[in-house]
Amino acid sequence: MSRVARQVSVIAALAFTSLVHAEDVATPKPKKVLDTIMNPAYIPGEEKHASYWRTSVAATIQEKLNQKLNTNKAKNGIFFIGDGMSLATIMAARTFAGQLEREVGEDNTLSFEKFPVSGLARTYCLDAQVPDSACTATSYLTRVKTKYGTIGLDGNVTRGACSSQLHQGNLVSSIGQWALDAGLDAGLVTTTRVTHASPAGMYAHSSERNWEADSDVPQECLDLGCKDIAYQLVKEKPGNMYKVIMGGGRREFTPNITNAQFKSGGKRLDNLDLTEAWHADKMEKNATHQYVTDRNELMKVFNAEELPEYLLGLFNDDHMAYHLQARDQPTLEEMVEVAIKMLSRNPKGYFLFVEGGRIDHAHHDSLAHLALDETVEYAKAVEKAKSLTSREDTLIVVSSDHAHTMTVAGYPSRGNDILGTVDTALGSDDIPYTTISYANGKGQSVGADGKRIDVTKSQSFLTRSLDYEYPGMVPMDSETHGGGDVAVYALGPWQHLFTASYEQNVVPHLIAYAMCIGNEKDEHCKPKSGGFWSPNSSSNKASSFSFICVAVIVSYLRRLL
Ligand SMILES: *[C@@H]1O[C@H](CO)[C@@H](O)[C@H](O)[C@H]1NC(C)=O
Ligand SMILES: *[C@@H]1O[C@H](CO)[C@@H](O)[C@H](O)[C@H]1NC(C)=O
Ligand SMILES: *[C@@H]1O[C@H](CO)[C@@H](O)[C@H](O)[C@H]1NC(C)=O
Ligand SMILES: CC(=O)N[C@H]1CO[C@H](CO)[C@@H](O)[C@@H]1O
Ligand SMILES: [Zn+2]
Repeated sequence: MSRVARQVSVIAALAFTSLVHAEDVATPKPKKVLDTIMNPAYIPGEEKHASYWRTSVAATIQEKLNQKLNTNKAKNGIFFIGDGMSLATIMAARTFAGQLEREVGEDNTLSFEKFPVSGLARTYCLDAQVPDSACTATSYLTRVKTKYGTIGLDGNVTRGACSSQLHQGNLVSSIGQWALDAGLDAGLVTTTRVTHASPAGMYAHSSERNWEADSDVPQECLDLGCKDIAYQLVKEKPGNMYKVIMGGGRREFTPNITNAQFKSGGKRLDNLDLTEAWHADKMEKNATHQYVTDRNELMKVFNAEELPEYLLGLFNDDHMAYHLQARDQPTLEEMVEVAIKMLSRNPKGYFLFVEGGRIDHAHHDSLAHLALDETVEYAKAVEKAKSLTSREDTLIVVSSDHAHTMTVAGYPSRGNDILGTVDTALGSDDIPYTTISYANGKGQSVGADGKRIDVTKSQSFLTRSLDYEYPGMVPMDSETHGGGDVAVYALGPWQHLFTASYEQNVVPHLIAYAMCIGNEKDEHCKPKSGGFWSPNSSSNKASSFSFICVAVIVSYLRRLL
């Protein structure tokens, strides 16, 4: 749907909602909360019959019984992180997306929710009950839990201490490096600055996540030889070996001068133009390469007869814009398509890291509408990756780094606008309240008069304005992360390993195991005798034959038991 069409449909949905409400009697006031009487705006007719539910559970179990154990070697691995995508965010986003289509709502399913296996990961960090994106990135990309605010270093790090990152023994390597070591290609795609905490986990070692450009690093640390994160991406391994790097954050790479070449002023005070350094590095490698800064340039590269060997896309000075407010930038889905096309050329396979990074930023600013839309965009990118790959040789894992404080609360009826007020009741102060709210943040819940604010008197709320700040209980300039577990969804070889509840740092280990990288050399990694399995092409006839053999043996064993 085009953005205009989407806006029109949002308005149409709102008009529809208010029509429905106009017919309602006044909001009932239950004596007790549990006396709530539902007033559903949406119930599909067939759902009123028990047979519908019986049929649907039977279909679900059949799907599960039809699942075959997939113990192929995963030639490719794609790891998606929705930054700050809590379970409540997933529920609200699926409902939001469903309500936009106005056919389904609560029963809508986001692409990755159809994956056959899911599990739960615990996100705490070495020194933090509720983590940040830096220590979690280290956890889910290097399999080592570390301290809050630090990247690519083990727990011997002191945040902000240069000596910690100069001591080689403290460095931990990422799954991107393991992939390169095994002869695979690797890359990263994000909607944030490519130097932001999550993508930095793929290549950087920094005792302070905020050292994105040299101007962020204290002079005494620069003097000791500590390098900023952008520098590490372009000049050091494994960043300089990544075939695809796409996202925002141009300013971290360019000098602090304004001229036409840089489109705007950069943050660097060392006079380096790292986009130029990237170019020089690829020249030295004698590799074809392309640096792009907007959607048009990216599409030109994508549609050209031959792709360059290396691609760097920096589509904004800062983070990329929110999808609903973007102009002239590719969507996450488009970036994922380009990245997969680039990386699939390596016959040995690839590892791709993808971050939907702005779900988190929208939550921090209490902008629930944008957070949900960013989640929907993220789900589209996952669907694209799924459609471009085969579950026989590609493992796709979808997770989040940490939760947020957004909650979906009250007892709204089914079909009630997820971005609206609870339709069945008022607060005990006789004032309406929103279904979505935050435990803390910028969005005020109490006015100057000491009373709770009536959101239905706010034009910005009523029009579902993108910059409406959902109410938070504790006033803070930025809403915080949450400590709840995050979901992990898996599809492809060894997907069954991702079930149950585990520590977050287990996730990259499971991916590495399936892919036979990072010193994971289990039986399934060895070429099978008799040539059933060929490391050059795991999707050839021989490997599907061996897959069938495994399936036959497994089902035979099952019958014996
Ligand atoms: C911990 O890091 C410091 C540098 O910050 C280093 O001197 C020390 O040797 C490290 N300890 C271990 C056990 O590696
Ligand atoms: C660079 O690549 C070209 C074309 O692939 C090749 O002809 C040339 O010999 C290479 N030069 C070096 C220095 O590797
Ligand atoms: C796989 O590729 C390598 C070189 O790329 C080649 O030497 C080898 O024979 C190939 N193996 C099979 C089984 O095709
Ligand atoms: C680090 C940084 O961005 N420094 C300066 C870059 O240049 C502008 C003016 O051109 C300054 O405002 C910044 O402080
Ligand atoms: Zn955050």
